[in-house]
Amino acid sequence: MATNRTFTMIKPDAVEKGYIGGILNMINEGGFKIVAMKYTQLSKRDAEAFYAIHKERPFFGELVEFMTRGPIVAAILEKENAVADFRTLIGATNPAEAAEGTIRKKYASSIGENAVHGSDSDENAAIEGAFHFAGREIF
Ligand code: DAT
Ligand code: MG
Repeated sequence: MATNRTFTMIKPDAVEKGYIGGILNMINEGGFKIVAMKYTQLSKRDAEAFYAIHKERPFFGELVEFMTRGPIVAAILEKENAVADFRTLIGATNPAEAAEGTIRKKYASSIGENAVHGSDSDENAAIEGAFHFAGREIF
């Protein structure tokens, strides 16, 4: 499997609770290299665009409200098989269903406030990374 990239966000719930360090540690221990990273906050427009695929879902309003309520850490991660391996590391969307040893098992509190984002395909990883980072910010 070739080395590739995925995109992640440490979401407002995890930032509020002081979990940035713990989550970054799990990312490092998982063998991911951080090639871009910033501390930022999504505007309503950013969050609506980022999650546009979910705009017809009943939880969309809550999701946008949640994702904009405070700062996030956005990052691009590099590893062999990055997208799939990072989905494994973060665990199921609903932390109640997340496996032991996953980031969401350890740090997420609910399906809506689930601590981290991970891209679901190479194509989306590229789109989401470009949404947050200019080429000169990626190392
Ligand atoms: P994931 O973040 O695991 O890729 P997703 O893409 O299906 O999950 O959904 C994006 C986010 O939307 C998810 O991280 C949290 C929120 N969400 C998903 N399903 C939800 C639900 N049933 N109720 C509330 N929020 C939900
Ligand atoms: Mg998703």
